[in-house]
Amino acid sequence: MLIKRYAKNPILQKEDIPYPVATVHNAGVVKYQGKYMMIFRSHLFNGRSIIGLAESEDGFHFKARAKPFMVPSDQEPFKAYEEYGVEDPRVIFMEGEYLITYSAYSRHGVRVGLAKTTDFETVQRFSMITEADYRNVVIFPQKFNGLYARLDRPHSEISPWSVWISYSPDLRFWGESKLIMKPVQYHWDEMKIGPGAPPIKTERGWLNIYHGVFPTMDGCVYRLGVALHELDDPSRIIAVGDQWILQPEEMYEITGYVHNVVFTCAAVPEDDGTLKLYWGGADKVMCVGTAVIDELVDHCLNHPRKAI
Ligand code: BMA
Repeated sequence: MLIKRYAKNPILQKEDIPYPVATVHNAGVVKYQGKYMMIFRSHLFNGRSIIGLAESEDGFHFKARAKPFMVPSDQEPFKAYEEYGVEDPRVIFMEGEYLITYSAYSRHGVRVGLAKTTDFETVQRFSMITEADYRNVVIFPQKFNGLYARLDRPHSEISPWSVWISYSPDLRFWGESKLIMKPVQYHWDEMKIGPGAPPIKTERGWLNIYHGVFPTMDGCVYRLGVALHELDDPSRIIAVGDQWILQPEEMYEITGYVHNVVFTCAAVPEDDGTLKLYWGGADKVMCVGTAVIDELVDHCLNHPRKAI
């Protein structure tokens, strides 16, 4: 068992939130002043999503703030693209600020926005960094040859939805895009894959925990897998682990708002070589588990498949 589920999952759910929500899931988590800050997605009762904030001393027990952290912007140019809600935030720390990427839904499709905070009290929209239709942007917490790098997942009718890398000098303009990882037919992630947690730096490469989807007669099953990217050139994938590392098994993952979903937006590395992996269970509750980082890297190298 690579991921050890916390015995008291779920760790955050709608009953824990001081304002009315239908779900708590797909949260970004990062350390800030020794605390774990969780920015989580919630469906409102109209089916649209907002983002809340919960804090923890130990990464397992979270307390939600009284008010939401991000709701659809009322300022252009963001207003037009966030009308239907903000979803699935990822957060990293870089150069003194916390960078938050999130999906923005509107009548014009789904785009990804970038917002910044330094104190988790206020948040500033920075830029919409994709056109429609993109989701799942994770930014590497380091520059490469002076450029920021991100993974994302565009939608295409022709090719199964795959992972791409892009670069930017300023977080605003992105380019040099390249497809780096595809689903494999009749494997657990054959339908589509997408970046999950922001990549984690290890001695042997960047660890990328991603999600993969398999279509069944009973709907789609969302699972998690791992890939390892070269340290100096993250567009080069050393290995993709061919077997999933987590699949829906507990009741809170099998039934909920959307059945059979484990979906991650965050993994927090610890000093002892472990990480805390956070995932949404069935799009309804937040869960946590622990893993040994070296074991996840070994998993990529010991059960490899080609990236493309
Ligand atoms: C994806 C996104 C995720 C969600 C998943 C399972 O397409 O909408 O936010 O967790 O589906 O429903």
